[in-house]
Amino acid sequence: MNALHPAPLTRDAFRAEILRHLTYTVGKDASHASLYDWRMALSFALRDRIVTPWFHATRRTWAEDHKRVYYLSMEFLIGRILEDAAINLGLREVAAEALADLGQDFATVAATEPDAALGNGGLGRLAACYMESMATLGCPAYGYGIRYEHGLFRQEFENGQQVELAEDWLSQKHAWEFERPECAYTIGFKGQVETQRGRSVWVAGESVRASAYDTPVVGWAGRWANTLRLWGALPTKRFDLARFNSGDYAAAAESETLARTISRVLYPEDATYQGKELRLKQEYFLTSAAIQDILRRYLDSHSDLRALPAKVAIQMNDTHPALAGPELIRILTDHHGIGFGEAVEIARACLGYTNHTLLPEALERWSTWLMGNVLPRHMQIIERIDEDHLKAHPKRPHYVGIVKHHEVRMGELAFISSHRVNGVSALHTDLVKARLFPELDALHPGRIVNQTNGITPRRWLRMANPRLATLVTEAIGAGWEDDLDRLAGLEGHVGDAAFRERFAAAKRANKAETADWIRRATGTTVSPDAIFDVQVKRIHEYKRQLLNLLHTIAVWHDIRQNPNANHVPRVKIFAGKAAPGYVVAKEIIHLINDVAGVINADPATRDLLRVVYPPNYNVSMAERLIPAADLSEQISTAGKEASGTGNMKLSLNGALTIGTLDGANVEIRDHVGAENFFLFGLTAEEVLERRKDPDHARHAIMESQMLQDVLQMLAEGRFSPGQPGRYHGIVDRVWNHDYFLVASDFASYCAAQRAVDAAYQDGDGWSRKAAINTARMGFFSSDRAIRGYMRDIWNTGSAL
Ligand code: 26W
Repeated sequence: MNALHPAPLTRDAFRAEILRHLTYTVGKDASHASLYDWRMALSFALRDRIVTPWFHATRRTWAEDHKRVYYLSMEFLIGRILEDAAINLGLREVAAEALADLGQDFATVAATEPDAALGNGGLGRLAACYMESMATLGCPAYGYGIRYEHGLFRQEFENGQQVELAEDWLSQKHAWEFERPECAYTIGFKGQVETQRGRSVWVAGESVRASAYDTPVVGWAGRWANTLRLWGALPTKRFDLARFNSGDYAAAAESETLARTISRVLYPEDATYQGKELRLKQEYFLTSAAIQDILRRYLDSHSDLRALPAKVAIQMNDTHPALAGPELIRILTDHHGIGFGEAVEIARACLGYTNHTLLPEALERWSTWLMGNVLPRHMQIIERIDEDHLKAHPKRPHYVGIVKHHEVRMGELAFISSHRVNGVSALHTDLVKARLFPELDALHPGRIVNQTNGITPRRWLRMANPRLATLVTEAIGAGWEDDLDRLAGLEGHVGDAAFRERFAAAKRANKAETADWIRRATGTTVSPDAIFDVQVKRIHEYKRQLLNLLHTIAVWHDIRQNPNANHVPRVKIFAGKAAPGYVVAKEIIHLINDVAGVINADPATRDLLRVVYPPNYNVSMAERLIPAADLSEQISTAGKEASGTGNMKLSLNGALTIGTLDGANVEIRDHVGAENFFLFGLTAEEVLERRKDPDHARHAIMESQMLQDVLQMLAEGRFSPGQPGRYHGIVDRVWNHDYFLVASDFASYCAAQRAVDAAYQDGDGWSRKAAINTARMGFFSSDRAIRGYMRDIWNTGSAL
């Protein structure tokens, strides 16, 4: 026993801990405790167990003066924490037994925890997986983010249409955080820049306080724990008692309200940049608080800021925290007197930038007017960085640069501020080089590197899929959880019919459980014998939920026309949210629900086809749906999905992929084998070629009678009888503005879907393919990804 490995807890001892917290922390008597009270008591009892490795990790990092990684992200899409923490601490079973002794059911208690939904989708969930992997690997690291009062909105459907409701996770106490009121920084905005004794001094016109809230993140086996530090915004001015006493209550609270607005709500746009002042303020709020905290910690035990890069690696999760460069340079020059050029070099040696999207509408660009107004000193610094870069690279083409057409391009700023820029899959990285930053890549060869995304197997296999996890452990032994390459050992069992049967039985049990849940969530009954065909992700045109839906209608049409043909039963499962202002995505949601309504009510097809769309997709719903999936829909227009990570979760859990050669699909297919993957569609190169033909959609439609029929049904209002014109917009877009090539890929997609049907009919053959998928997904562990960042970008090692 040592500090890192405290004595294992017995069931009785843990029961006593839960009761102690119920009594003295929650203040409840067991006979009157609600599920909420039990959850709090259990969470506190578990949290106590994290504190020991957490302190130990912190002390060790200080003592060894280890280089630290700082992961700056506007989003951390964490989900529930309780069970994940229990599993990583090795206390999942003990906790369940202790609770049972107290008359409580672990799963029921855990299910009352609200998701921490401080993110939109892939980028935010990736940050959460990476935090967990850094803790597992013993990489000393801090995550920095914003403690949004309201996470991603709650989605409901009203008459099939999405409505957004405020999410309220902090209306209950957040059991996992420690408030750190003593750790707070002033964040300025606006004002002007003055020159005092030869130095620039920014005199801010407004300011707020950033106050820290720490959540420990414990890694596998409780060996290490890092800190996720989220900033809440507070007013700098004291409450105006004089105004309050004079009866002006609203005015007295005004500055407080204004300040708190900054950390009030997560922006729900995940692929369209809006240019809103509040968003820029949020980005600077996070970034400035993080940089101040990083420098404060460094200067606690060092004095030479020139040596900062030896001890500090700062990773920017997309361009949202890209003010980290200018902010660091500002403090080094204006506050510490370091020369500008040297400050730029120091900052660059610390910074790395991960790009997560090529979509032009998602690339952040702030008007120089807004930037100059909100952050006048940073605007000067940005212009100086740009000028100096041009001077250093006089061959830089005139159209390349940070400030162009009265806009600050955050991608270029992040690129030039960083010593490494990375894409998130092999294909994406190639496209970042070839299409996004070709000129900067030529000026800085070697700066762009690839780090293919990964997912944590603790949450996404061990926790989400206990049936499969148990089978895996029985087959290959324990230890795969933090060494996922060991899954390869399953290959030796795939040839064993008994193993395949058990693999199929686990999937079947997951499907039966999820079928019950689907009935509760949607009112629709589905058969666990049908193919569970799953597309779960944000709703976006490029992700082509519409293509899946057109296929759904085609299948329905086909069953009705050929009722006696050999049809394979399917359940089409959709889940996902649309950005509130994304009109086309919301139309697609409406259509999915309308199509579900018509198809599920058709007695002629009821045993063969169902469509379900449970509302409010979140991490917890993903944990429920992914282990029950047979087929994983990864059907984006090639060249558009940077990586995808749901694709990895599904394949790891034994779903076969139907997909395009996009993002990490390419590498997944390389790993699992082409014969275990249903490929279709144009390649990224072919997409560009195809768009050159202005009539590409018309040609594709003319070649497919089925597509004509399906579009005709939509145009006639078959799915919107009360309002036949409802989907004319969608039909018109497919015919005339099909930028995402739904029509061009339709025939190929349908052919791949027929191959899916055929493969599924060979039940044992399908199980073989499914098991091979699981066996070959070891590469996609986020541990592998984090090792790559540590080696290629952060130049740091494990402290374990
Ligand atoms: C400023 C508005 C905005 C907000 C968020 C624009 C873009 C974003 C993100 C970059 C969108 C995002 O989540 N990208 C996803 O990142 C995942 C993790 O790398 C990838 O797997 C997905 O393919 C990518 O779409």
